[in-house]
Amino acid sequence: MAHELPKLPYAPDALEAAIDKTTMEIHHGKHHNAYVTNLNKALEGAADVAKWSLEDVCRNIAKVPDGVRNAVRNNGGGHWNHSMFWTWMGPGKGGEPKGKLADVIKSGWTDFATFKGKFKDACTGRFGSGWAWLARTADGKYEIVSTPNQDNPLMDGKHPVFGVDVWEHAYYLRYQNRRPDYVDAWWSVANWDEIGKRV
Ligand code: MN3
Repeated sequence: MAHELPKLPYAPDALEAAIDKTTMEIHHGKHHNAYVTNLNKALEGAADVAKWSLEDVCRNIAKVPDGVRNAVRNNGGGHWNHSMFWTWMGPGKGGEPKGKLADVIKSGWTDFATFKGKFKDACTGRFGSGWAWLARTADGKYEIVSTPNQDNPLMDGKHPVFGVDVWEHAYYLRYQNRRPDYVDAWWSVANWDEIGKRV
């Protein structure tokens, strides 16, 4: 069963509070679609890996055969990251995390404002293309990390709670070089109900 591009869970103009319609259309329809196409192409050369779930592909990237590992890492990571990213945003969202996620933030970072500041540091400190994440380590600790390219915390044996795409393709049309402004706006579409299920 080949990997497939999931539908956006809302209209492409639904996140205008933070992200413009054209960016969403290109990001989903062109960039994400290309990761899916190129992942399937790479897996033609690895029949065993083609049977794994996408999450298992990321978790077990070291076990993917040498010849296709780099393509599977970039495009499998890209497919997982974006499939999740769409669900971590929504129209009319934003506000503050609740429940267990609020407790995790309070115990690790004192308050949501401090957490957002540290997360922004991870976003702006990532040189070039990549992602910033809240992740849970194997021993149950929560940390803010950033990864290059389309890597994600699954590839480091961690559980990603949520991440923000800081590739230029995610924000350049509206924000140009102002990645910090994109990150500030992103919180207004953060879907804490969905993200909270992963904590
Ligand atoms: Mn992207």
